[in-house]
Amino acid sequence: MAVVPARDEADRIAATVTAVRDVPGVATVIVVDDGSTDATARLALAAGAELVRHARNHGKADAMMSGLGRAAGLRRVGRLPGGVAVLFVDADLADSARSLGALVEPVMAGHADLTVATLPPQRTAGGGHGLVVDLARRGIKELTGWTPVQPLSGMRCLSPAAVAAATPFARGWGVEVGMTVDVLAAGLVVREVPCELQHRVTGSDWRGQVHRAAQYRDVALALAVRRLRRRLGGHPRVP
Ligand SMILES: Nc1nc2c(ncn2[C@@H]2O[C@H](COP(=O)(O)OP(=O)(O)O)[C@@H](O)[C@H]2O)c(=O)[nH]1
Ligand SMILES: [Mg+2]
Repeated sequence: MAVVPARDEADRIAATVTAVRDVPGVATVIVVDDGSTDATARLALAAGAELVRHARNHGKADAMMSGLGRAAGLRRVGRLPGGVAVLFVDADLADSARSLGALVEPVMAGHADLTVATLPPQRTAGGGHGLVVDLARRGIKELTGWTPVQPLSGMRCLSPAAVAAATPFARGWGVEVGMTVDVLAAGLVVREVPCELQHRVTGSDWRGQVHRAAQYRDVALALAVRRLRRRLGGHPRVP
């Protein structure tokens, strides 16, 4: 089962859904349309996805939680088997999402609880300066001892145990960092897997800068919450 959070992805959502439906092990694709103002919802349905719709924009993490909620609903009515892995896929991968089989396989085989896709160099160069990536990578290292190559990658496959450890998700763009830290803290196995993915690279225009500022804020918050949790959990106050 796959969950695709999407906002204003009319250009790519149909290709992404079609590609994800072809990934071995994925029977159902749930698109969560997070307050899009374009045709994302209609195109996702036409491509064969289950659709969840947020009337207003709630952010990526909330959309992912809504996707899990719909999956639970489908399970209750017998339309999804229990105990299956969940694959989270960004909506902007289009046809390249076919390569995500490499992410699902180790989880289905029981070799990992969380697999994270690493992307090859992208055809168009990004406008970022790696600030958010550095913050995320160093924060995860500090909290878990593990240094991920691509800490913000959104393509992730989780076992049921990993879903339990990672929910509720950190808010907004902190969801990936929070997930990695929480799954490792639960003693589960996390692995990065190279996949031949191409996404729309965020530019250096003002929209790109606003996107990165929001990412920075959400990643910093997810890390701060987990530092605090660890401090409170690890050093209980003596009465
Ligand atoms: N649910 C939700 N998804 C979003 C939002 N903004 C972007 N997305 C989706 O999150 C994924 C990653 O966003 P993207 O703009 O590609 O960010 P980047 O890959 O970090 O540059 C894509 O699938 C987007 O459609 C949002 O506000 N809410
Ligand atoms: Mg992207």
